[in-house]
Amino acid sequence: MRIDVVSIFPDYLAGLRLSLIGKAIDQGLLGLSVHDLRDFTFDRHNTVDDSPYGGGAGMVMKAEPWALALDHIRQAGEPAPADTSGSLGAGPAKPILIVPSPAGEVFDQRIAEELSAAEHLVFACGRYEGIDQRVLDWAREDFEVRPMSIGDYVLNGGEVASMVMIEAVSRLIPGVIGNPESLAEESHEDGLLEYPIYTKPAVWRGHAVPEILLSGNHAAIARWRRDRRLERTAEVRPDLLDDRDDLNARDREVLDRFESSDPAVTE
Ligand code: 6GU
Repeated sequence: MRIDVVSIFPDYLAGLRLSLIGKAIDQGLLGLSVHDLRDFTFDRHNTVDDSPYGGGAGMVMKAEPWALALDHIRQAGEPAPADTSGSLGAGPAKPILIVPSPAGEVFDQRIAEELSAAEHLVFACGRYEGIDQRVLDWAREDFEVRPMSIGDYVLNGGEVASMVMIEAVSRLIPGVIGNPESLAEESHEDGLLEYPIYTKPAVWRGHAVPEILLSGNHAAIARWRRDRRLERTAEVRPDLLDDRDDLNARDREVLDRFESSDPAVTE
């Protein structure tokens, strides 16, 4: 996968080169290029913003530097014209242009999975009040444009949100995570939260590890873990259990028992 990021704070993205994602970049599983939006300005002050038409607080990111940056990214990734002239069909998919914005579609694990199959992602990190809307409209010709929020709160710019999305997506690329089983087992992968986990010592400051985990009975441990996942999900994220038709009778029993013992429900 190729990922391009455009930002006025390219140093923000340096953290992505650490740890597992950095290793994936070093191994060539992931190509990451970070571009400074100001490199696509030509006035003495490298201006990227201006006041909003119609009035109002704050500043708006000017369209032209974005258009030049996106043209640059698109051209850098294109095969030579001779390679495409004889091609049949629709040709390669458009790169996906993700525009971090609190006004976007809410990013979740399902979207992370969808995006992890893409060939090319581009993140346009806005600052100030956002980017001139015409950039998004114009970019639809060459990109699949996806305004995307990471949750219902406000950040100062798209950099941190882009890092969140890039980490969530790139760890799903085959080979990026050493042990693919850890992907299958974790929270959200099947819409339930993770079970509680423990390591040595078996008793720590007077707190013992649940007995069953020391039993060696793998079927009983698996059932215990599923029960804890169901309870935890019912307690902190009941919304994740709405409209689920894939829970078995035992799952329902665990949830019913949990609900009838929950003081928040019985009072
Ligand atoms: Cl993606 N960007 C900004 N600026 N604020 C946000 C956000 C994104 N998601 C939630 N708040």
